[in-house]
Amino acid sequence: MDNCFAGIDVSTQSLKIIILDLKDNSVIYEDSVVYDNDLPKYHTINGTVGDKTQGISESDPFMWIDALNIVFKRASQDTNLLSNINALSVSGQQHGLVAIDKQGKLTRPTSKLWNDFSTQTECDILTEKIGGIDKMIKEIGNTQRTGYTAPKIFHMYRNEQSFYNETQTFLLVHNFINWYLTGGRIIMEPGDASGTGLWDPVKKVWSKNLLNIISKDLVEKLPTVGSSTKSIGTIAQYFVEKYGFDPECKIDAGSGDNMYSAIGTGNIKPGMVSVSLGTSGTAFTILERPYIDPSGEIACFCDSTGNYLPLLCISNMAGGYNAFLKENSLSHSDFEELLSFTDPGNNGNIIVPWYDGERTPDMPDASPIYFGFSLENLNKKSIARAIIEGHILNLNEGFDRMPVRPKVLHLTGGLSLSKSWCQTIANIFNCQTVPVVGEGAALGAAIHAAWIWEKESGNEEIELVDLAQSFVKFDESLRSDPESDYAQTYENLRSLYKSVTRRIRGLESEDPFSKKRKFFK
Ligand code: XUL
Repeated sequence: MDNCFAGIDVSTQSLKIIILDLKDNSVIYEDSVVYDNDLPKYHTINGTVGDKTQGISESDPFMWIDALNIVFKRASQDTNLLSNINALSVSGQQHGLVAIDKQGKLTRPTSKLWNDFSTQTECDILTEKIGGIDKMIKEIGNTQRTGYTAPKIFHMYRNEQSFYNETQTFLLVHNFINWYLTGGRIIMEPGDASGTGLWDPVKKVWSKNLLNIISKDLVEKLPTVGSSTKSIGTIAQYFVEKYGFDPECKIDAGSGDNMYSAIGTGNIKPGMVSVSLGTSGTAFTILERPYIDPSGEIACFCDSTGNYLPLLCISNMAGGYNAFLKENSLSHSDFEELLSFTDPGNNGNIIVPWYDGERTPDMPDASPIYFGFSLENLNKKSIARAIIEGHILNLNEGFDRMPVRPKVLHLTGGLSLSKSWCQTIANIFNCQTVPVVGEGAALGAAIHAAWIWEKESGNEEIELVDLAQSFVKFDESLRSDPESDYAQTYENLRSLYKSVTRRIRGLESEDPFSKKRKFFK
């Protein structure tokens, strides 16, 4: 009898499934649905709809449900696959707001996502009413960001009263999928709840003060926050009949994609750092105690194992790079070839990649900055290098505030498959990098499902770290050390980048033009 576990990641652009078998510690099945290509009726671009000029980024939650049914249908062609799954866990893009009524119908047809920037007014009102940024951090360990869920609920309350009034329950993306899989179970868990901007990850309670600022009845519309390390029920009869699932198949509490990427990249003990290179760029580490960043730039989140997950999130990662490839009809290897014609450091020519506003630094209205390009540098090759270096410099600048100095960065996400990305991250972070094989978040979810199922089946001794070690594999061919020949160049480039971004934000800094002349040509 097989001993299988499934992980499902509902991300911004696609839904992925991984099934692993504990009998011989192998991944036995993987599949994915890319919304833009496979579900054209939803008319998404990069998985989302909405007027980007207004900062709107939304998805229809039924698109995720359709994608889920597609992967189940395909997997059910193999009669033994789904019936052997003992437990299943869902990883979801964080912060997205799904609102349902008494009958379980959506009250708002689309869900505002983590990269929606249209709620700055609500962030400002919440911050002002609570008494300023320091008070906000005291209240929930975090500042209010347009990406978080609180301003999305408040936006609905202020602008779409009827949707708000009809809503019986507010859920996050993975809670909504769990609700569907269990046939109605409504519960949250600490990892994703800490990204609501309404729940205090230190005291582990909803912030009454913040709820009351939005509306006195909000407390009734929010689920209980249970445990991250327990199952929440079994799979609904519908999936047993339709796809042949075992009726005893447990549904794990699930969590946010970053919480599960931590597990799926082997980041389980303090001191390790993972960097996820997807639509967003994130860097996170495990801590046993909460880390509160006085500026609020590093998020204070719980993880999905009972610890904490200080997290840096930049909202512009793969977007600028993918748009450049598409616009110029380039493949990844064409891009790498373009890079080979330019020098690391790009002669101090920089693109600050704030294409659609930016989460960190907190600049929802930002647009990109092209700095330093002289006429002879205004070409495709130089722009290509500025794109890769700009994305990584942006991530690196935020990383300075993380409470950890790692020896190696574990990389995950599509871009980590490229030697240029692994090498340029190593050079700019001045730290070794190694990519993890496979899909971090979906793998982490499957490992977590196995962990909780074993524990609930009486195997209390099972260690998550041992399970993860059996499944998390590194691509040694791409392990990259910082190149000492370019150490000085990148130190200069980091410093120049900082001057440019500080100047544009109105903060004190050395003049970037004279700095460029000093360091580069
Ligand atoms: C983290 C964040 C993103 C999403 C992307 O705070 O908003 O990483 O989770 O899926």
